[in-house]
Order: sequence, then C-alpha cells, then structure tokens
Amino acid sequence: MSEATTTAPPTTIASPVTDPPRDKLTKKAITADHPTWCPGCGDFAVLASFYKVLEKRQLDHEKIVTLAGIGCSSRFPYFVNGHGAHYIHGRAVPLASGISLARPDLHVFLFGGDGDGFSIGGNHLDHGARKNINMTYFIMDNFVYGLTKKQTSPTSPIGFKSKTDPTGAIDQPVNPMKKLIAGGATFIARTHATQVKHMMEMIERAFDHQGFSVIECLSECVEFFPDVFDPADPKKGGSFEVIQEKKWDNTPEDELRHDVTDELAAYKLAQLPFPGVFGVFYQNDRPTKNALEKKWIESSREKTANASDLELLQKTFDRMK
Ligand SMILES: Cc1ncc(C[n+]2csc(CCOP(=O)(O)OP(=O)(O)O)c2C)c(N)n1
Ligand code: SF4
Ligand SMILES: [Mg+2]
Repeated sequence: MSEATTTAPPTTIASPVTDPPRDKLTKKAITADHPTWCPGCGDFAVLASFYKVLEKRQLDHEKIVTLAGIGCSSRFPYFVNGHGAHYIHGRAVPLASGISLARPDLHVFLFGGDGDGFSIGGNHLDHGARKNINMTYFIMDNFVYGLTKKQTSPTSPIGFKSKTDPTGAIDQPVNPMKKLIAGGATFIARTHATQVKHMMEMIERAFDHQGFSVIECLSECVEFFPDVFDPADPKKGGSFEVIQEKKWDNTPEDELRHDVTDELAAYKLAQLPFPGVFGVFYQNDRPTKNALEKKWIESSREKTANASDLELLQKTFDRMK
C-alpha cells in the first residue's frame, strides 16, 4: 500500500490581523502641562492652532514628535502630549534631522523663536533647508529674545531699544523669507498669531508638504515688545494682507496672482515693507534627503546581497584584522 495518504489540503485560515479601533485624538489627549507663558503672549494661539490641526487630521498619537531649542517659544514640547524634546539652543534642526531620517514614519514638528532659528541656529536652518529634510518648522517670531528678558534679536528692527542696544538697534535685521528662499527650503510661509484660521491653514499645508517646510509666525511678546505687530492686526487698525495665489484658470486676473513656484516672485514679496504679506511665498517639489537616502541605502543593500547590519559590520571588522 502506498504511503501516500489523501489528506485534505490545509485550510488557509484567514486571520485578518486588524488593528483595534483607535481612540479619537482629542485636545485632552494631546494636551500636557499647562502653558507657562505670560498672559497675552502670542504663543498661546499657536499652541491652540496646533492642537486643532492635530485633532482635525487625527494623526496617530504615537507618531507625533515635537522638538524645540531654547526660548519662551521653545517651551512648546512641554505642552504637547507626545514624543518630544526641549533641546540645545539653536540645535533643534540637527536633532530633528536625525529623527526624521531614521524614522520617516514619524511626524516631526519643530518649534522655536527668532533667536533660536535665525541667530544661534541660523546655520543649521540653512543646512536643513538645502538638504530638504522632511519636517515642519514653526518659528514664533517676536522680534526679541523673550526668555532672557529683552535683548536685540536678529529680526529686531533698527532703532529697537533693548538691554543689548539701550540706544537702539543699529544692525540690519534678517529678512526671514529671503533667508529661507536662499537657504533652499521647499515650503515657506508667513502667518500671524492673531489669525488662527490662517495659521491652521499654513500648518496643514506645511505638514502636507514633503520636505523642509517652514512657517514664520509673527507672535507678539506682550512683555518685552508689545504692539509691534498691530499693523497686521485688523482688530487693532492694521491690515492682514493675504497672498493671492495663482489658480491657473487662464483669467486676466490670474496673471497678477502669485506663482508659489517662482523664486524671484517670492523674493519680490519678501521685499515689501513691514508688515508685508502673509501666506505661502514659495513651494517646490525637490526630492527630500529622506527619499534620496532611502534609495541609496536600498541600492547599497542590493550590492551587498542584502546582508544584515551585523554581517556588514563583521565584514568591516574582518577587513581590519
Ligand atoms: C548656547 C546658549 N546661548 C545662549 C543661551 C541663552 N538664551 C536662552 S533663550 C535665548 C534667546 C531666545 O530668543 P528666541 O529664540 O527669540 O525665543 P523667545 O524667548 O523670544 O521665544 C538665549 C540667548 C542659551 N540658553 N544657550
Ligand atoms: S516673555 Fe514674551 S515671549 Fe516670553 S512668555 Fe512672556 S510674552 Fe511670551
Ligand atoms: Mg524671540
């Protein structure tokens, strides 16, 4: 008798490994400590807008990362319940770069001030921008060093009297939009902390952009530079002028609208006198370092017959013998 038996083929058990339903991401779930800013500080509205965006987009809670340097604005990660770090003054971009490149599945949000971003961290900002590393960087620009109690910042206007310039600042301030365009950031926008709807729209668009996206937000320091942004606040007699973007609809009025992919046009907008205009100045789709590095790692792996990290390390040690 043949050994062969006629057994029924194994039943493929369809085991749908479905994730359990997720809890809704609520403001309560995202909120951590009570913010410690001075009453009336513009940064409160930024935090509220960020909570709203997270709630609206229902991001996976465990994938939210908030990082910052040092400053009043850089306290941000304390107030968000997620992964986060309050890092070294001006060094948050390199930290965020490492996290973004190593864990492209995470949503990397970076927060900071004008001093942190344009002064001590100015060089890191340029390199994050030119490398187009995927992250969303929100700069709360109050034209002053708030945390250290009123020193001239890189965006303080000429004539601003501070503890470092008691007779008035004499140095040409940084133009954030021009710096970011020249640096190579691939999404550059400007907003105002009193305009919550606009702020949310800019955060969402920056978040949806693949690459180094930066938003400069005029956020008033009520303690050390009050009322400086009133000229762009309609509630205080100013005018909040929003950039009209091209719709590519072949209408004569569209000729006059802003093409966000046009670098020179973005420079022209950046040149307008204070308070200037608000919205997206520039956006392009240059490949991210994340994507380029992934490609390079994959092709290197192919060349080594998909050897494991340990095998590659062992080979390196063997060569050293
Ligand atoms: C290496 C280093 N240099 C200087 C300081 C002091 N310091 C802390 S915050 C800050 C400026 C913060 O200004 P900004 O980034 O504009 O944030 P704001 O407080 O205005 O939100 C400075 C100079 C520091 N903590 N570390
Ligand atoms: S010092 Fe200025 S920037 Fe800092 S919390 Fe107070 S108002 Fe805000
Ligand atoms: Mg500041």
